[in-house]
Amino acid sequence: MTHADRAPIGIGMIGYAFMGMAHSQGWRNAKSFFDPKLEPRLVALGGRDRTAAEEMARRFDWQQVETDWRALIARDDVGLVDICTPGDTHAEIAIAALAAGKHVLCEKPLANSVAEAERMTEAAERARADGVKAMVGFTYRRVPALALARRLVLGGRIGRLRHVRAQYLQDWLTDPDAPYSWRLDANRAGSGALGDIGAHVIDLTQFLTGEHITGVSATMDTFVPERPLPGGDGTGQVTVDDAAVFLGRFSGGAMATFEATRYATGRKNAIRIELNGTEGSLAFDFEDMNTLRFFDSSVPTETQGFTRILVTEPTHPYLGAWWPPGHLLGYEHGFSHQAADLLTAIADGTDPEPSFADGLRVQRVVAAVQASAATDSQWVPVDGTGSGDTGSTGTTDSAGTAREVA
Ligand code: SOE
Repeated sequence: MTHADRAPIGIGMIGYAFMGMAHSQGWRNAKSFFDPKLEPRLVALGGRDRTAAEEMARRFDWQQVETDWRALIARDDVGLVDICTPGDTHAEIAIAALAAGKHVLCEKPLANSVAEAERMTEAAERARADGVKAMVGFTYRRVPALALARRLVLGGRIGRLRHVRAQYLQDWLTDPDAPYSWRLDANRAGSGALGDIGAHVIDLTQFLTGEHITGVSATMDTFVPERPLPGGDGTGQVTVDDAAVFLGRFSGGAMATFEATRYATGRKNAIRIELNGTEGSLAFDFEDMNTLRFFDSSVPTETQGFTRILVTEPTHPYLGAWWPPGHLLGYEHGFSHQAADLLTAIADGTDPEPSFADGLRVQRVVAAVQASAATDSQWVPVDGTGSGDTGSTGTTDSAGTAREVA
């Protein structure tokens, strides 16, 4: 196919802050480096502040600005709505966009509650019958080292999973004078570290293992209850968690520990995951995101050890589209991978992942963590996983089909 043969698809993006910027370059680089069957056209940027939105449209080459998201969705030249707004707006916008026959990419977490996530998932299922696709933006699945890790786990290279250890560590709220923002308001964000960064490691560990978290025991805390409003005019009440720590069980029986905090002083964006199995282990740290550490128990003892795989070969996930080996990727590349995979799914008529149902599964774990933390860390089964105990003998493959563990 030549570029002339590629059907265009108009993108309408709502929101233009950090995620809006990350998505904007993602669409452009997906077109350039992955040359998808559908060619994204950045037709409309949505933002209530016209001046600010027009400045971002100029910088990121969006053709026009809409100050009302409903008008953006109604445009005939918009075929895909990209939602980059705070969580309290995801449900209304996504459900309206799907009803209008527009494909949807919605930033994570999918919603601020299970109820909202269920309504969004139902809307996505209805739209799917008409060939309309929906994806939630857990981009870390598309870090090549993590995509490789999943390939190794599902290929049996670490055997049966015994332990999952997952942390998402940031420190941008360690300073009590760091200003108030929408992320600290439960009405806007739904929850704090738990739903913002905890959601990433909940999704990631379920993605890497092909299994579901079936129950949790949790504790949460808010260390700084109020913060100065931007501009220094008074303070805002922090109504979300600053940190969440929880135990979990996976559907195959593995034991899990999770941490999500914005007070890990010195840790800037450290997603640390280690999986221990009967035949080996995998370890990853986003602050060294181009490498994956792999311990293979089948290697003779005298040369055993965690090997450091530099995940930059053309045969590694996504790498064939980028640079020669060793030239490293960054945080932003996951957004190009996300855009390319969504465009390919739409063109091929397949179902993009993570789906809204995957986002709902994350939301149910978030709700179980909140319920457990509110009841002195009592064990809380995760709705929809069918397991009330602390560990089942069954497991599920990547399609979520239950099968007995050998
Ligand atoms: C803030 O914690 C944040 O921007 C998250 O919202 C993103 O999902 C993560 O990728 C980086 O940190």
